[in-house]
Amino acid sequence: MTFNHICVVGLGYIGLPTACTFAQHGVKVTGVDKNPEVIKSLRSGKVHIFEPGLQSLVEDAIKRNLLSINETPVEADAFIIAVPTPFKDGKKADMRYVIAAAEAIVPVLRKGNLVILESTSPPLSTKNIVLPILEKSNLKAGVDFHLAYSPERVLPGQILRELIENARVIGGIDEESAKAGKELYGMFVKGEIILTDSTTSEMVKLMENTYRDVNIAIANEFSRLADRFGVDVWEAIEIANLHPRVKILNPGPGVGGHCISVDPWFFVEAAPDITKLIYSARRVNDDQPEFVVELLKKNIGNLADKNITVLGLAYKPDVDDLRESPAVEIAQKLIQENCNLTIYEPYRPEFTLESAKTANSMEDAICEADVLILLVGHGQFKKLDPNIIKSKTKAKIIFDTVNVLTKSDWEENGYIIYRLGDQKEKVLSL
Ligand code: SAJ
Repeated sequence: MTFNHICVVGLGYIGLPTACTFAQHGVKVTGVDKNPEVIKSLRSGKVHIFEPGLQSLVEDAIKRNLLSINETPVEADAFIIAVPTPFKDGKKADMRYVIAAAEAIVPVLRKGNLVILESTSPPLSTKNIVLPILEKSNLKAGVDFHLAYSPERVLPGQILRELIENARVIGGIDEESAKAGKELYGMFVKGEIILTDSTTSEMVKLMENTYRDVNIAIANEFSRLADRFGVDVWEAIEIANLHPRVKILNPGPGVGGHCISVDPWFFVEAAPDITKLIYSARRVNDDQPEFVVELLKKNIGNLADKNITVLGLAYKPDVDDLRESPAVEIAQKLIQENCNLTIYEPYRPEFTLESAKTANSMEDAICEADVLILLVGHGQFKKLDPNIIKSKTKAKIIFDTVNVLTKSDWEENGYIIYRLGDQKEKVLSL
């Protein structure tokens, strides 16, 4: 198949980098988004999300007339659906955007086209949801057009590199569809391209993120056990990981983002009777923000009227994404404890929370603080120097929920560093 023109529906964290990567490889791309703000911003060459390297790629693609932005899909050789699949009440997959994207493609779908669904979706979505919608065009899937599911598996913060280097799975509704998908992504993917059926590739995507969720849940549970038994979980994990077949992940303030905290629920929704472990892991990770606040209270007592500053609100280091962020949840819980809360997120300085002060610099964030809570391991927080910080704040207690500070350095400078799963020798008082 020849792909001279591709239409990418959904210009978020996945759709926009994908569109630009095709453009970078000389393909004409029409990027489609329903959000007028996104369209306006992109048409003026300004990227509405933060992903390293993306801004210059967009500018370049627009300048070379390889990327144009539109409200609705246009005729093309291939269509990629990369819209969000959030969850709605009851942790059920909200397929509204996928349905709307497929419906918008119907009027411009032509014989010989390829349609790829990239959005993370519950098993059977390609066959049972997208296929029947596209066939409203009076064209037959597998006969008149190809249809496949190919999940993105890129890590936010490293999307542009991983899009090219990662292995890619393409699941067709038939063999020809999978092969057509391989020709499409083969234009830039350097990793292995594996062909399978659409339901297998839907499951692969959900399995990867569920696997990680369950592994983070066990790390979080180990930190709770370490607290109970007077053990330093970080030391214990380091020792356990010397075992050649053990690789325990890091406990943290919870699991956020739009992927790992959401995707396992798609399995639970689809098959609640056989997903007890997946469900429990989700609950453990979802409870973690509450657990962090309780731990703080247990150690420093009543939080009311204390000046507390949280450093970082993003769902993980060095991204600007606040979706499902446990850090935001912890900040909200602290507000309910009636403390005087200051929030500081260097990647989203404009973000506000009712009843909290938003700081726009590190200095502003810590100058009045009694306690600092490090919630995200952003690069700039890792580099904090106790010698400099001590001249800018009276706070002597730091709760490092992500274990990025070198504890001994800070302790030598008179700080009390508190971490998850680290009850070996701690007695805190304000
Ligand atoms: N986290 C921990 N402890 C750890 C690792 C992570 O608490 O040891 C937390 C993070 O702080 C964050 C959350 O888990 O809140 C998720 O972060 P992540 O870096 O593990 O993953 P995501 O959500 O940014 O990206 C994942 C990736 N999936 C896997 O690694 C299996 C990525 O490859 C997927 O493309 C992406 O989900 C997606 O879009 O589905």
